[in-house]
Amino acid sequence: MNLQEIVTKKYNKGIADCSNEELYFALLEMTKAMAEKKENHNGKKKLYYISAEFLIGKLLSNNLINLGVYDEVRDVLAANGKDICAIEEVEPEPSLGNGGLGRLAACFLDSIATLGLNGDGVGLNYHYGLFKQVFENNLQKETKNPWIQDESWLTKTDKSYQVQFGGFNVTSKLYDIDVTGYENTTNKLHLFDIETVDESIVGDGIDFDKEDIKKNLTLFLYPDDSDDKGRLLRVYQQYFMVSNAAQLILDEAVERGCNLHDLADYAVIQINDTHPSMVIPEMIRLLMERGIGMDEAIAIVSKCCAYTNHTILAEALEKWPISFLEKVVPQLMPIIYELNNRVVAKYDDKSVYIIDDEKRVHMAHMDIHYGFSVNGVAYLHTEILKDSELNNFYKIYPEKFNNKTNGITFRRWLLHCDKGLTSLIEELIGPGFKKDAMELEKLGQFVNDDAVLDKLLAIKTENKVVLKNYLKATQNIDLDENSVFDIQIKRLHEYKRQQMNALYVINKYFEIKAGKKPARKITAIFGAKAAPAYIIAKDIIHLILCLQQLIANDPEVSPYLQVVMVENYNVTLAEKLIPAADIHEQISLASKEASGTSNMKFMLNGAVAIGTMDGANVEMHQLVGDDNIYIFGESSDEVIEHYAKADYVSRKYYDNDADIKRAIDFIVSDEMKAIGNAENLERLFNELINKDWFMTLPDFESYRAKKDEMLADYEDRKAWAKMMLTNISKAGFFSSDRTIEQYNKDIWKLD
Ligand code: KOT
Repeated sequence: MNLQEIVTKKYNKGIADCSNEELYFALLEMTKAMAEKKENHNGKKKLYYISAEFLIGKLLSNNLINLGVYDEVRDVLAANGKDICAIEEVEPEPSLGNGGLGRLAACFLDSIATLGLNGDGVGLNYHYGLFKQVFENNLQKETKNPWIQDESWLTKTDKSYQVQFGGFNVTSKLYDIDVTGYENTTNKLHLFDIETVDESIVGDGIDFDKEDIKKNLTLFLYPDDSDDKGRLLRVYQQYFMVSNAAQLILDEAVERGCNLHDLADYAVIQINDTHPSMVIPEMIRLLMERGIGMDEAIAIVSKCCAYTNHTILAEALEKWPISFLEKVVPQLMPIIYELNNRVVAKYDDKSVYIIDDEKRVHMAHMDIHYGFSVNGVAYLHTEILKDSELNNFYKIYPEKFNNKTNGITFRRWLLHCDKGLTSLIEELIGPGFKKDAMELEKLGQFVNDDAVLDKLLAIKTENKVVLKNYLKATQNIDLDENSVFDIQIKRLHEYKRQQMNALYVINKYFEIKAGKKPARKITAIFGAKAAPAYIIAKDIIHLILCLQQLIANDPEVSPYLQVVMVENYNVTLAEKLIPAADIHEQISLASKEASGTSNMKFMLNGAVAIGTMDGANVEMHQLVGDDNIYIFGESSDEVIEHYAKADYVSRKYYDNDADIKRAIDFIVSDEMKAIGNAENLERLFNELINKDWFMTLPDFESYRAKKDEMLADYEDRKAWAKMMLTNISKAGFFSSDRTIEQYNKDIWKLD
């Protein structure tokens, strides 16, 4: 049925007479029916990408693009006086992820389907997802984020499994979301849920009874893990996810003719960081239940499972106390003990044991011993895993380690979010880049073409105006499109160093006060959520919001400098912010950002990076060369050495550098305290001068010099446009189609 037919059936009226809401639900129905027709998988082997997060974003436009009907639908709507963009606004964004790891999983599903590979995602259907961020008195407040409507992208299936916890059982229910590849097949994102979940136990904020598992299991993504009750709930969620996944995998394999002994010919499981790691003992348990002996069960599962590591931050490496696992999944403990005993029998080195002296289970260690592949997510990250973080494992299993540099789907991050740029590119080099991203290289031939460069600049300005109008309408923020848009959007974490960017802003404020005015107004735009229990991260948000207010109200400074922190940064906002960026900030402490993926999105949209030699910035630098990226700061080797020697003392930088001192002192100045809370500002001040674990201060001067150089270069508009073009032309490597081809060739080996 076409749109008009569906509208007639649903509402008995014409398209022109429908509200945007009605049209959204009609398009939803049409798209689901079209996607279903494209399901077609007869391959023997199937990939299961298990992840606690899938940050899929709104789906309508992307599905229309991938189904090849976007233009047609837009035109039909327009002919009836309707604006497809306004209809997109009606769609709620599913918030099933925190950040990079979840968004990567979503990009991967798009590429897996686009390449026609037989592979589904498996995760959880969190009713309120990640919290919604609101700002009150310049502080982050968390509220719930309901996104599921009666009619939605979720399709309830009749699949259901029993999942056994210590002391009780639950019955799962499977919901599916179609994942339609670009001009290719439709795969599934399987999201498990339980029907006893009770949304009414959540009050105003995000507090709820953490012990009532039957009512709370799938309410939130990663609920507060600052206390044991919250962490226990996370173990319940993880086991629920993997037990369902394992049962589904075995069922489907048997359906396709597998005799279980040959399971590795039928199924490959990608474990997205350690949140799904219990799938290993659970699969072993289920195989044994079905009559396979322990030795063989372990051997089979070890041939099916591959593990991706996404971070070297010690606090993010999951180690569950045995007492937790005994309580939640007592049936897994004999298996986990056995897996550990086999390691202990073989190796003297305690650092590779699964269970440590403090009776904690190291999930990553289990993955590495009992999986066949371990990959990092960017060249530098994988090297660090091999050389330091996981070196003891690398020495045992060098053949398991491999790198898969992250990528992004160009359907969402170019075709959908930057339609102006997409048509310019198509005009210049034809449509081939939509299927083969490396064709973007052909843009290189226009690097001295003034007309092309002018068009590129004009498109950027248009995108800045679109963002300006959007933020005015949705958040009552005023932007000046003639200013430089300098954007840092990512989760708030000290290692990502939003605080360094804020110190730059303070320094600029003082320069302007002293009469040193920038050539052009600078708009420093931030977007970030902080984990609810991460105190310092919330203090950094407070600092940025206070600066926003203080500068906006200072007539001496506001013509030259503006700070903007957008509320509730999410995929939808990213799609508006990225095409409008002139400068993007990738300023993590070298060695700490495993890859980063916003860096790739900005590059593709013609923004220029200021960044450290960290994560995928290293490969980006290699692709575009010194002249098209602004690199500063200590190298990862230098940083790793500081940690090894424990020789960093932030106080020395504060005492010996007048600019640093002035900027940090300003945090606790009377002007700031008049706007913000003394408690938050003082805590951050003390953190910076006494601890600064992620070394903001040593890199500050080189950061400041590099950004000033960059802002000066921005004034040569032609030279800047050349940098934009070069960045776009080299972005093809960062297509997730390339990443997925590599996963398939080296790890999954699907037909
Ligand atoms: C969170 C909890 C535990 C372990 C890892 C994480 C994690 C890592 N969450 N997001 N990441 C990011 O993953 C992205 C995709 O690989 C990377 O680009 C980014 O650098 C990670 O920080």
